[in-house]
Amino acid sequence: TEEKPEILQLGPYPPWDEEPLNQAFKMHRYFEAEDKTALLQSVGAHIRAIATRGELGANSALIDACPNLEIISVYGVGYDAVDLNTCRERGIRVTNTPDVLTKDVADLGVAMMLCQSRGMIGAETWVKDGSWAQKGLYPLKRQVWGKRAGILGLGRIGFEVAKRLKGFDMQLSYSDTSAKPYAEGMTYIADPVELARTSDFLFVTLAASIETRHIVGREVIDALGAKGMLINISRASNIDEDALLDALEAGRLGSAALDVFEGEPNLNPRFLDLPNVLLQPHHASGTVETRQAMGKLLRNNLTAHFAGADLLTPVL
Ligand code: 8YV
Repeated sequence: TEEKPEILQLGPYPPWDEEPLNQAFKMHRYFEAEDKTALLQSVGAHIRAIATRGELGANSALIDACPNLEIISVYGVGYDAVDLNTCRERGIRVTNTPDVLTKDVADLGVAMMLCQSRGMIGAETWVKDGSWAQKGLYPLKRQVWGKRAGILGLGRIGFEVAKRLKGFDMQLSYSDTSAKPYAEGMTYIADPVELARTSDFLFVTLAASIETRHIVGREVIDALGAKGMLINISRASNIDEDALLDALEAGRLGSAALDVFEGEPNLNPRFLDLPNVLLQPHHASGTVETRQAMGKLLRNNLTAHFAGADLLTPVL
């Protein structure tokens, strides 16, 4: 009998994935190894695949430690943590899990807009701590419907956000590297600063890369302004976090609703003291249904690769 392909597993998966993965492959649990260097020294040469949740770590040093690596499978649509140049040079294939998570991510982005704009977290505290009974009416919040929304990056997720916002009678604009034929009823504004100036709500739905790093910087943030809200469901690296924190603290930006952070889960403590933020623990794709679909797609890509079949969702 042929030996199971050996896989380096960079992070944990739900039980419904762990079981079939362990069945089909010999999994090496890198994230649990106390001595990661020793693990790589002993199994590195046997590793034919890396399974990652998109953690920083699928970098060139790790890839170099696996000289017989054939494929990196990402559990997530974002593959910014994978060193694509090294993969390209070495002929290593890369897969991700697009499409299956698109609508969940859009749902959470829109939910964050509504929650933050209507002050729902504070409103619940108002009920639970007795303020409603003692102090009376909850302070008035801001309207959402009919306002101007900007979408920075009209890919799959941005498109689904736009679709949902149309239901709120919002005026929609978007920015991307080019105007999109499928952007019906939306205004194309190439310059992100102009987009922000034209928006009450700015959604960041860009795939992250070196080119998009800090695309939302001080200029975009100031253009969005003291009444504006920034919503990020993409990657932290798309935003200059120091500029964002400065603007939120000074009131130059109205508010922010964020699902992703530099250095997450250890976020900058300045976020924790801000009254004008909604902070979420990177769970935009975090539903049972979508995570099951993501796990299945990750496994099917690996299975296809080792069967010599076409990859289902190749990046490289
Ligand atoms: C994570 C994500 O992969 O799809 C992405 O790019 O960031 C998420 O889906 C997921 O949280 C698993 O860690």
